[in-house]
Amino acid sequence: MMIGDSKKKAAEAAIAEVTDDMLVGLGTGSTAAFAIAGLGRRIREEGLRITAAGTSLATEAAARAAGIPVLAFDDLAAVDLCIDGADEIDPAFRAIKGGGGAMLREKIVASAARRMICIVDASKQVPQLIRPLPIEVLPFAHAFVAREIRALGGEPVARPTLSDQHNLLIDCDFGPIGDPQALARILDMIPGLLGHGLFLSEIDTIYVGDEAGVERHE
Ligand code: ABF
Repeated sequence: MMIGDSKKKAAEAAIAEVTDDMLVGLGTGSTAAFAIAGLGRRIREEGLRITAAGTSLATEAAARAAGIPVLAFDDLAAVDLCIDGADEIDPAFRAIKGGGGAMLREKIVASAARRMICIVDASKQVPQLIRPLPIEVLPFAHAFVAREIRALGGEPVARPTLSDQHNLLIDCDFGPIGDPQALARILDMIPGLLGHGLFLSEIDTIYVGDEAGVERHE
């Protein structure tokens, strides 16, 4: 079975939690894309009435193309539910996100959400967070932030692409992250570091898809 099938199972199970009149935060990435397609289908086939806000420009465009009414998040203080993917997630629902480069908007929308559902295939589950951590950096601060990351024991590698906000995206390899809370606290204090992919308290529910089916954890 393809990994895409597992992503789709997780996404389909999560969108069953969406009901009429909800304002839904839509995630970014290939798993979230299955949720967007599924919500578009429910609007067409069941007459589901929702509005949505996107966590990236790509997601806004995909949602509109799927027939989902999209509001600009700028004017919204809260959403009812956010459904988004992740790159890694540990047993305590702590995740690394941002492989798609959208983690700054993703964290804002997840924080504004009354409830956050994370949808993943089973390969994303890890005992300990380990993959390089994406950060978004103001171009003005890039050399300074890279020095701070190195001082923390990380190895920064810049991506060739910019974020939706035209900032730099840098993957920081810290090896296994023993204390994600401590790392997040320090990163949150570095001027010019605008966002990072550690999601430590946002996620309420996860759906994990695999060959056998889908599991919900809360
Ligand atoms: C977003 O998409 C990200 O935070 C994460 O980086 C990525 C997951 O990608 P995919 O769903 O394509 O595996 O949710």
